[in-house]
Amino acid sequence: MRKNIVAGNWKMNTTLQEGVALAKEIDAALAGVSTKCDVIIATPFTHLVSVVNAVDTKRIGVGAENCADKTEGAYTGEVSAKMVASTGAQYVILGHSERRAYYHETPEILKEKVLLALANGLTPIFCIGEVLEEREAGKHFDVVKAQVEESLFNLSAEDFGKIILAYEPVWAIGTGKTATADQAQEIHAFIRKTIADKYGKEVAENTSILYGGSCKPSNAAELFAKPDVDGGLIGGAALKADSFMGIITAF
Ligand code: 3PY
Repeated sequence: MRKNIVAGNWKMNTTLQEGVALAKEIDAALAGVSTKCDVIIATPFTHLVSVVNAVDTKRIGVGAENCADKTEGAYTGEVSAKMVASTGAQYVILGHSERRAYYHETPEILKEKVLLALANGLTPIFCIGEVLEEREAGKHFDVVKAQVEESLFNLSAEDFGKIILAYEPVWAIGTGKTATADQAQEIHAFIRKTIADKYGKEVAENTSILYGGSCKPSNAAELFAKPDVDGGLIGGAALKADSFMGIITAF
């Protein structure tokens, strides 16, 4: 059966020292509770090794927020999937709307990144989601279907089975607006059906689909109660141990 997952996306926040302190605080808080979900924190590249060493990685999975679409070589400033894996990190967020919008990551580039992540043993947390105009025009179903098809449907069923999906409506990211639990359920169910149509019911039923976009302790329980919402990819609320724990314990 698919896993419930709460993953923090720290984005470009925290110094190394602040990040390690936050990771230790979350780790200590988790030691005292029994959770009904896997917990992941995705940190800036600079923090990965230190965070991996600071936490019990059986309790907290550590991930990067991106990786390169090239294997290695003359790509100044890039960080490869192999390098990420060599830190002990197990996950990588790919296709976040901020990377699609500000760094022009196309479906083809993301396809490469997914392949390289998988080839290096990393689990991609692959983000999809529509912008406000697309939702208002009723195109959100087509948009997310295309995002999944264009970057992931080249994968074998076995490899697709390693992917975690995160539906993040762009209009709900960093805006304080959240999709209602019913809106989230409607599109998560649609995404699962899209997967089932391609890979069959079993693969679809085993795929964790997280909700992202201003998920916080006050709305997490209602979102997570929906049958096709398997957890959250958390932005701002992941930057404080108490609010992150509030979301983790919402299951
Ligand atoms: C948010 O909730 O703001 C996110 O973008 C999580 O990735």
